[in-house]
Amino acid sequence: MAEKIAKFPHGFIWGTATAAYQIEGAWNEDGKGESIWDRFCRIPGNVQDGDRGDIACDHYHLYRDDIKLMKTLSLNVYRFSIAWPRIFPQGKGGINQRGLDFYERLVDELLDAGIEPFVTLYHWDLPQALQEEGGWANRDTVGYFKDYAAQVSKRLGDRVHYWITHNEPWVTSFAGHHSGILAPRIKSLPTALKVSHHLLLSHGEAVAVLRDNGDEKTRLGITLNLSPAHPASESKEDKEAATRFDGYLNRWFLDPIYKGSYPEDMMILYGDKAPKIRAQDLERISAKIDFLGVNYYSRQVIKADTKEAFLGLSQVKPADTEYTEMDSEIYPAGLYEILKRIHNDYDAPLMYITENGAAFSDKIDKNGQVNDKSRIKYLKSHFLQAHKAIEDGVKLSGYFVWSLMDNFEWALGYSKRFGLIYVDYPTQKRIIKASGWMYKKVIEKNGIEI
Ligand code: IFM
Repeated sequence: MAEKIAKFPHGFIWGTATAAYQIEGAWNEDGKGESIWDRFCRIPGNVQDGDRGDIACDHYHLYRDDIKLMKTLSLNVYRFSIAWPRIFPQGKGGINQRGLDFYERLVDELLDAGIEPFVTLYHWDLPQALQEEGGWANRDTVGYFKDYAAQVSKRLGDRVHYWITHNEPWVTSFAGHHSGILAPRIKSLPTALKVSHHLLLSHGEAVAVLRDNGDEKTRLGITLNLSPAHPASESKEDKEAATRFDGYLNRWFLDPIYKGSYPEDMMILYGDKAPKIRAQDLERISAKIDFLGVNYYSRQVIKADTKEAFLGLSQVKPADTEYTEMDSEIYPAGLYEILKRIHNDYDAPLMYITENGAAFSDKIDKNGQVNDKSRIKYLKSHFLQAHKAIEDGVKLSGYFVWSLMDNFEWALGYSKRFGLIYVDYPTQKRIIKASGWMYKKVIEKNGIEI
C-alpha cells in the first residue's frame, strides 16, 4: 500500500528550541555576571535535588558538536536564547565583548551548517544586579533591556534575521512574581501585574530598536505560552471561570500586543492591583510585529471555585486520558484550537510554534538506544493538528520541538527529560533518541506518514 503523507507547505521550517540557562553551563566564565537563576539555584529547597545550571549540557563548550547533531537531524532552524548577563554582567553599563563573541561563534557555526538562527533575547535569566534594583518591577529595566537588544542586534543583526523579544512573559510575571515557584521567587499579585506590563513594554521598545538596527530581512516577534481554557462543565459558573482563566493566561498578553489594550474584564477584576499604564505605553506595546511564537503543551480544564480568592477558580485533571511526566494532559486538539482562535481573533497573524514537546522517563536500553515511543506519539499527533490548522487557513510557517536535548528544567532540575537527544550528564555523552530519528524523517519529507 502506498504510504500516505500529510505534506506541509513548501518552505515550512522545522527546528528545535533551547534556552541559555537550561543548556549552556559556564555560569561564571568569560566575564559572565550572575543571573537570578544562578542565585535562585543556590538557595536550598528552590530546585529539586539541589540541581543547578552551572554545567547543564555544557553547550557553551560543546556547541560545535551540538550543531553537528543538529545537522544530523536535518534541522532547518534552531531557536536559542542569549544570556543577558553574558553581555552586560551588571545588566547595564559595561559590555562584556567575550559574551558577544560566544554568540557570534555560535551563529556563524549555525550558518555554516545551513541552519537559520532564531534568537530569543529573554528566556528568564535576568542579571542579578538588576534584580537588586527591583528587577522587572522597576520600570528602568525596560530601558536596560532596550540597550541590551540594541547591542546584541548591532553585533549580530547582519546574520540573525529572526528575533524573539521574550519567552513566555506569563511565566516571568506569574510563576516568578505571584506563585513564586520560579526565580526571583516573589509572591505578590500587584508586583506580578506590574512586571507583566513592564515586560510587554520592554517588548515594544525592543521591537523599535531591533527594527532600526535591522534590514529588509529582519523579522520580529514574541513567544507566548498559550492554552485553550475549557470549562469543566456546562454550568454558567464554570464557563465564566474558564473565561477568566483565558483572560489571565492568554488575552492579558495577546490583547495589548495585537489590539493595544488590556482586556476590560481583567482590568475590572484586578481592580486597584492592575498596573499603572502611562500615556503611549500601549501604543509602544502594540508596535507592529512580523510573527507570533506559540508555545503549546496542553489545555486547561477549569471549574469555578469560590474558595480560591485570586480568580475564583481551580484547575481540574480530567480522568481517562494520558499525561506526560510533567503531569500535563496530552491534548493535541488544543493546538489546533489555539492556533485557529488566534487566527480568528487577532487578525490572522503569521505564527510559528516556537515550543511543543513532552517529558517522559526515558531510559537507555541494552543496545545503548533510547526508544521513546511516547514522545514519538505525542509529537506526531501534534504535528497532525498543526497540519490541519494550515489546511484550514491558519498562517503557520514553522515548528520548533522543545527541546533539542535534555536539559535543566528549572525548579525541577534535571529530573525531567524533554530532548530529542538524550544527555548523560556525568559524561556529557549525547544519544539521539528514536524521536530524534523520527523528526529527521519528518523534516526530510516535510510531512508525516499517517
Ligand atoms: O523548559 C521549558 C521552557 O524553558 C519554557 N517552556 C516550557 C518548557 C518545558 O516546561
